[in-house]
Amino acid sequence: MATDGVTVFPPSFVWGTATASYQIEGAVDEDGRGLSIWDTFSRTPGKVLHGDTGDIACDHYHRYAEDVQLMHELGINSYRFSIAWPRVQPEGKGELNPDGLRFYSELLDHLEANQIVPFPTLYHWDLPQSLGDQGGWSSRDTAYRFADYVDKLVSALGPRISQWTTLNEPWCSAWLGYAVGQHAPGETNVSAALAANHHLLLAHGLAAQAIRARSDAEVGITLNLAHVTPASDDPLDRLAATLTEGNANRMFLDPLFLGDYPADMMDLYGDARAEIKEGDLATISTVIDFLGVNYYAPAIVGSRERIAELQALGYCVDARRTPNLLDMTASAVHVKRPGFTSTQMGWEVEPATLTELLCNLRDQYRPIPIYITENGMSNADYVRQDGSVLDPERTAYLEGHLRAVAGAIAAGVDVRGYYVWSLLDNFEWALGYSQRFGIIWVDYATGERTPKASYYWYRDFIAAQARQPRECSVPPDPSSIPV
Ligand code: GCO
Repeated sequence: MATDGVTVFPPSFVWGTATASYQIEGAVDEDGRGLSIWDTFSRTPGKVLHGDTGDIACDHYHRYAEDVQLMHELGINSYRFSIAWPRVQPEGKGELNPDGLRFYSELLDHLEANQIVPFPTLYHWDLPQSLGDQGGWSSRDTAYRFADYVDKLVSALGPRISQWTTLNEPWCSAWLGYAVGQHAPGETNVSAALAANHHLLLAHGLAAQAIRARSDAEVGITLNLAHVTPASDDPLDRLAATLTEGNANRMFLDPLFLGDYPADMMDLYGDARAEIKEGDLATISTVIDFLGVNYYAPAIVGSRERIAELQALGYCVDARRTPNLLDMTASAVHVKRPGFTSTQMGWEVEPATLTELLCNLRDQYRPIPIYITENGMSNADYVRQDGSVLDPERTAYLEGHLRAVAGAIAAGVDVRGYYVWSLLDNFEWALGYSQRFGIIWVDYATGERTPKASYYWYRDFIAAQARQPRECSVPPDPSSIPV
């Protein structure tokens, strides 16, 4: 820590915020946008809390200029957003839709005018429904459709983009979408999830090659990596933790970085495994330039057979977190520890686990530039009578995790940037509008935006970084990381 209490980051460090198309844009049937699997899923009764949909969301499609102005006042130098595939290629094939492209092109104009570097993700879960009708990600053809969309998009917008992220959190697309059924398309079939897992990775590899063929831009992928701790030393709990970590992390990191799926997971899934064709793993392990890491909370995992013992130790079973998933793949349960602070999502807050995760990643795979592409929390925010929104819990969360990132940098991990999830309160998937992750409050009835106290805190934090005398930078004291 520097003496004035500000954790110091390298001068080139990228400061940003993140959003995703379906969560903020609205305007779902304007300017030729096609249907996505999330339109269908959210309109299906019982799938999303309160029947919420992304039909209007934050109305960012019409208010993007105001949102870019808020980013400018925040002082960020990069903005992570996603491009809605069905907006630019409504049926998931064929020529691009010029009206959909125009929206992103105007967004890029505004970002450029405010010196904010665009950091687009090519897929954040809004698959064109016409591809969903043909099996979605469980169908191999979707990977080739994705590569075609990316090829066309990069030739249309390419010169304006210096870094592309192919996919956001393919674990969620595959496992929440096809095994747990909590996300679109809502299937509950482990073989379909394994096929989706493989086809998403193949889509990533094909897209990375398409981008390389068309431009000099850097290419990466964003994963939601888990920091998993066994609930006890009992061998059953340890096995459950290993398999959980395998499903969450190694099923993606191993093929991307080592060119193979993990043997223990392949044994576990047996006949449900996806068909892997010759050359697939070489495509998937195409060398990438950076890795995006989304991180929110640690996972404590025990064996289902030991629930009674775990409860006697004071744990409670976390039924909301990935319900059923591990039942279908291994006998594991997520548990919560007594006395831990949780966010409104019920996620435990333990920033030091982010430092460990980043160090382990570097040690177990290879050094690679990393961006923290999402980190943040949902909170029971409200607008006070004087119009302000005070969210000290979020400020503490962000500060703790920034210290954790600084700790990883001090330990030699090449972390290059940090994006708060999220710029705006938005549509939180199956939980609709019930969870507010924004540093800006959105009044969903009027669309009005109100920066929360954490927005001003982040603004001041970024500004303080720019004022740091760099030669005095001192690594943070790990013992000062709040737990
Ligand atoms: C994600 C999601 C975000 C969520 C956030 C909070 O990438 O998981 O991309 O869309 O809103 O993670 O759950």
